[in-house]
Amino acid sequence: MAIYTAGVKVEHIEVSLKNKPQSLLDYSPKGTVPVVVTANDEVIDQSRDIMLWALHQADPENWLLQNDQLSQEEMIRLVDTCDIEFKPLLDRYKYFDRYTEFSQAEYRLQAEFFLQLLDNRLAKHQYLMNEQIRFADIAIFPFIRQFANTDKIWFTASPYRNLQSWLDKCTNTKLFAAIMENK
Ligand SMILES: N[C@@H](CCC(=O)N[C@@H](CS)C(=O)NCC(=O)O)C(=O)O
Repeated sequence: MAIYTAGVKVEHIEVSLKNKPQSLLDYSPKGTVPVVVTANDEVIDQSRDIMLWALHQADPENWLLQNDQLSQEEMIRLVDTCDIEFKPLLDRYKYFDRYTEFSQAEYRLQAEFFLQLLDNRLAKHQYLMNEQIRFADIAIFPFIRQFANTDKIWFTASPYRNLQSWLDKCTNTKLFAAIMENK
C-alpha cells in the first residue's frame, strides 16, 4: 500500500515459500518476503523499512507527518511496538498449538495490552495519529485484521469499539481494495 501510494515503480516477482528460489536466498538469506532490491542493489527485507523507503521517495498524502518530527518519532515507536511486542503474541494466539507454554486465551490476554493502547488513541481521533490515515495505520491494521479474524466472535464482542470501527474503515478503503485486487 505504501509503494502504491508513493507511486514508486517496482517489478513484482511472486515466489513460492514452499520452494524458495535461490536468487531470493542470495539477496536475503532469512528467506522471508517481502524483499526489495533497489536499483543500487541495496537489499531491504523488513516490511516496515520497505514502506519507509517508498515514502521517503514520495509521500503525496503526508503519511510520514513530515512537518512534525515529534509525531513522526512517536508514530515510528508505535509501529515498532507492534512489530516487536505485539506481533510475537499474535503469532502465539494464532498458532497456539505450536506454542504450548500458555493457552490460546492466555496469549490473547497478553496481546490485549496493544488493543487497549490503540483503542485509547482512537478515542481521541479517527485514525491512530490524527483524523487521516497515516503510516502507522497502514503498518498496523493488517496485524489487527489477523488478530480479529482469529476469533471473529470474540473480537466483535470485545470492548474495543474504537478499534473495531477503525479496522472497518481501514479495510474499506479504496486503497486496500485496489491492492487486494492486484494480488
Ligand atoms: N519481519 C519481516 C517478516 C516477514 C515474514 O515473516 N514474511 C512471511 C510472509 S508474511 C514469510 O516470508 N514467511 C515464510 C517463511 O518464514 O518461510 C517483515 O516485516 O517483513
